Formats: sequence, C-alpha cells, structure tokens
Amino acid sequence: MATEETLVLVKPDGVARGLTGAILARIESKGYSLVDLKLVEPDRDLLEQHYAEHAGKPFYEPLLDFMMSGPSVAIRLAGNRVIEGFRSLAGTTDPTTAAPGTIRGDFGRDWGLAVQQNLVHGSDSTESAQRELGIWFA
Ligand code: D4T
Repeated sequence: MATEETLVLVKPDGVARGLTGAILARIESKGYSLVDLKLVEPDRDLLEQHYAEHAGKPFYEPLLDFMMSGPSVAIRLAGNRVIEGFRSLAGTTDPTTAAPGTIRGDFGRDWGLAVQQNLVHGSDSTESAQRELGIWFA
C-alpha cells in the first residue's frame, strides 16, 4: 500500500492559544511524518475553495471570518492510513463532546461563538486530501 498524505491545519484558535507545539507533538508522537509545513493567512478565495461543501450553511460566513481572523499552520502529513489516523487523533467536530485524549477533547471547549472553534482540520478522504493539498500547497 502506498503511503498516504493528508492536509492538517492548526486553525487560528490553535495558533493564537500557543497550542501549535502541543498539537505537533501529538502528531509526531503518533509517528506520522511532516513533509511540509508553513504559516498561512488564507484569503477568502482560498477558503471558499476549501469549504465549498459548506457554502450556504448557517455557520459558513462565521467559519470563513474565523479562518481569516489570524494565521493557521498548514501541514502536509504522511503515513499509512494517516487520513483516518489524524481524524482519530483530532476527535469529533464539537470540542465539548470530543473524547478526552483527543486534540479537540483535551484542548477545546465551547466559547459561545457562532462557529465551532475546534483547533484543527484534517482531510476526510483521499479525494479531499488531494484536493485540499492542492489548495493550501499550490
Ligand atoms: P474540519 O473540516 O475543520 O476538519 O472539521 P470536521 O470535518 O470535523 O467538520 P465539518 O467539515 O463538518 O465542519 C467544518 C468546520 O465548520 C465548523 N462547524 C461545523 C460549525 O461551526 N458548526 C457546525 O454545525 C458544523 C457541522 C467546524 C468545522
């Protein structure tokens, strides 16, 4: 089986709270390989491409505003079954109920805002990973 790649983002809340190092430590401890990594301040055009599937949903505009509120760290991450593996490390979308032991479960909470500030993103399929890596590492 060929080694897989995924896009991981440490979102603006993770960077602003100084959690980038702690999140990278979990990724590295799990054994995945950092292939490329950069600090990015995405513009609206990039985010519209990234979040195309959510266009029109109630949280879409707050989500884009949040993602433009500060830099994110974009990571090209590699390893066998890394897409599934990173999503397991991240935990479920809502940080309030994400399992303890996951990134979102341990470091996230509900801040009473219009959007889930859930610290990280990880691609959810091989197709998404290829598409998203092309957007963030064009
Ligand atoms: P990402 O894509 O950021 O890794 O998150 P998930 O895969 O876990 O969740 P998602 O694509 O369904 O949501 C993308 C992004 O939108 C925010 N969101 C989502 C929100 O604020 N309210 C909601 O009801 C949902 C479903 C959080 C993550």
